[in-house]
Amino acid sequence: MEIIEKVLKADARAIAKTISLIENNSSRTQSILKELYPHTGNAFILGVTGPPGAGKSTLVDKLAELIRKQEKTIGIIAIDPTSPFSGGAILGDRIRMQRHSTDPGIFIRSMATRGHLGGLSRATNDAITVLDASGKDIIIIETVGVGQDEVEIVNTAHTSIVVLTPIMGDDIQTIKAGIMEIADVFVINKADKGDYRRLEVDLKNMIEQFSREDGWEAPIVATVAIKDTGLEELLQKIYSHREYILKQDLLKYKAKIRSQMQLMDLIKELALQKICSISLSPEVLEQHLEKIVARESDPYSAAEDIIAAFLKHS
Ligand SMILES: Nc1nc2c(ncn2[C@@H]2O[C@H](COP(=O)(O)OP(=O)(O)OP(=O)(O)O)[C@@H](O)[C@H]2O)c(=O)[nH]1
Ligand SMILES: [Mg+2]
Repeated sequence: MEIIEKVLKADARAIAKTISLIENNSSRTQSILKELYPHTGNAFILGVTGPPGAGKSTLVDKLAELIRKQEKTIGIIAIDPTSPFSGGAILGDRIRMQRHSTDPGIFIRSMATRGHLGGLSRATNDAITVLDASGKDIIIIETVGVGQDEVEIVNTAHTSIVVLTPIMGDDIQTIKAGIMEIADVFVINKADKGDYRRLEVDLKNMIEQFSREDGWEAPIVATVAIKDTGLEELLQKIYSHREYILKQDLLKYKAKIRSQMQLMDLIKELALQKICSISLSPEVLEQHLEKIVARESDPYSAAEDIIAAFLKHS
């Protein structure tokens, strides 16, 4: 297929088109992704997450500039950059994208995944496959928030940075639980606003109390993204973590975790599709629902019955 050849040659329009197909749940994507997959596995994947408006996109943009100076190519995906807090995030992202539009070594794209059939992580993994196959050295995934979905996405990255700001104050306590395992590097952005040292002390305490399975102790970097302060140090810390996972031989382990997640997502999706087409027509579903609602049946027995009917059929 022509589009596959073009993606492999890093043609930006073909990459963009393939990612649109993914976004739209197109039936063509599966066969394209199968062809692209053997060409993947070379990119370094960096996850960037944090609360709305923390300055993630600004940081990613500045990091991309530094990385480009090292002659490495980059693909950037911003997942659902729709937060109402930062005021026109999408517009801002567009402007940033235009700034890099003359550089063929960088591909930037925002991706809407809400309502995606296979969920957020499926869409993100597929986009990573496309960028990886196109030969990008570094892939950056930006996601808003620190909830379960984001944690899952970040799990697919080799290195993850969590961006916080001093303005959030005590909010740190509420997000604490989720972030300790996923943050390989903590960033306190907007260090020009408020007392970042207080947050730094809080974070340090948390890091000390928490012992990670992989033995890594996350460093903290203070930045002012809009003034290019702390960016080089941040990139250095990112590379240190990468060195660490290489030295500790964690790369294959991480690749396996990622593949497992991806595989389970796909099995769920495919199984549901097959069951629906073979033994769960809308009419049969309606019959089950009527019985469940009337308490003549229950969802537990119904699910077992549906699977049993499917197995008998196939
Ligand atoms: N004062 C100050 N403002 C900053 C800094 N970094 C980013 N900003 C501003 O904060 C706003 C939000 O920045 P973004 O980079 O869009 O933040 P984001 O985390 O990507 O936002 P969402 O994707 O919407 O969650 C913008 O107006 C930036 O110019 C900083 O270090 N200091
Ligand atoms: Mg953003």
